[in-house]
Amino acid sequence: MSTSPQYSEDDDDLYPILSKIEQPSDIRSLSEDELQDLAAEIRRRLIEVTSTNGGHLGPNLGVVELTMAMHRVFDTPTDKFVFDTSHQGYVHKLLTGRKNHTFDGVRKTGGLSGFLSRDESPHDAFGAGHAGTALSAALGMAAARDQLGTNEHVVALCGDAAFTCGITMEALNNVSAATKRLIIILNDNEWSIAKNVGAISKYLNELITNPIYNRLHHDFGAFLQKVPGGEQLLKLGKSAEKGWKSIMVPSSIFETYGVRYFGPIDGHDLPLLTHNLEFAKEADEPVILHVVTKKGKGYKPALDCPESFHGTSPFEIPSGKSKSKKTDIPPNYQDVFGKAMVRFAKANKKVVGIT
Ligand SMILES: Cc1ncc(C[n+]2csc(CCOP(=O)(O)OP(=O)(O)O)c2C)c(N)n1
Ligand SMILES: [Mg+2]
Repeated sequence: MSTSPQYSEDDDDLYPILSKIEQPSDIRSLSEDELQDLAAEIRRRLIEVTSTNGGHLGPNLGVVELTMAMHRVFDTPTDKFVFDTSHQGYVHKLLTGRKNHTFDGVRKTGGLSGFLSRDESPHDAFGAGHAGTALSAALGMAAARDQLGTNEHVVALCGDAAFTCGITMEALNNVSAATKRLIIILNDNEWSIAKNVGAISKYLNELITNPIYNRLHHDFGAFLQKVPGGEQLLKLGKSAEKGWKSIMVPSSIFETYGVRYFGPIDGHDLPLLTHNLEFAKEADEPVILHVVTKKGKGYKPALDCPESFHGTSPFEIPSGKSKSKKTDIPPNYQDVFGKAMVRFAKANKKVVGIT
């Protein structure tokens, strides 16, 4: 792996496929083998640039196949992608003409933003930085599309942590009343910046591990054929599928909100992702695809320590060790604030009950 911080024309040899991707449609003509190689090239490029510039490495390593599949199936900028927070948008940048030389400048003064930005590319339908905003924004775009009578697809990519945000749940509450067509991708890697906690994270884990849901996912038809009476139900079409599903398993929380649930789906299986997204594209109702990914996929230090590599400072590639000496780094605002709050609380033990 080249450790050179600056990309030069010679580096095109190191990225034979990525260097030829000028726009998302370029990946649609690639063979299965070339797509696998492209995924590896993207991961190398992400590691190389963030090792110099710092950035959101772990989240991006986790969505390489997912972002590739999205661009294989949908057609931006006509179709709209809304990435929650958009810290995981580097792969999207690399596939939408911001590769190589330009990507060297990510998070640098005068360079690319570390988030998506409507000023930066027509492929960025929404610019965020705040967590939890994607579903609301996407729902607004879908409702506007319905009013205008246009036909584009709107796809919201939301992390599992987004579903712990009130604004996401508020949007979910409005989905079925506001539009008939919206594609939500739940990118479940079990992590926010730290490991996710609380009821939603437990619930998502239940969906992943419950064998009934596992059997029901992408090949529901094949499953129905094996159960008594399933053939007849299949003939009754989609409404029967829905009915049968609700008899067999408790409705997922998303179906309670009027959003049809599909999952869990292996988020690193490109053909499977493509198949499921093609299916979602045809759906005439709001759908959620529960995609399971590994934060830091393809880089051991990031897999071993997802929290440090959620957003990292520059690091040595072989070891993952930070390039900055501890003494170079000023204390974080939140650490100073937290320590001060604990000090004040201890001084007011009687009021807050701290020992
Ligand atoms: C309002 C707000 N609060 C907190 C943050 C800090 N933050 C950045 S990304 C993130 C969540 C990341 O988890 P998830 O959405 O599951 O995405 P992942 O990185 O796991 O792919 C948070 C809390 C933020 N950007 N905005
Ligand atoms: Mg997450």
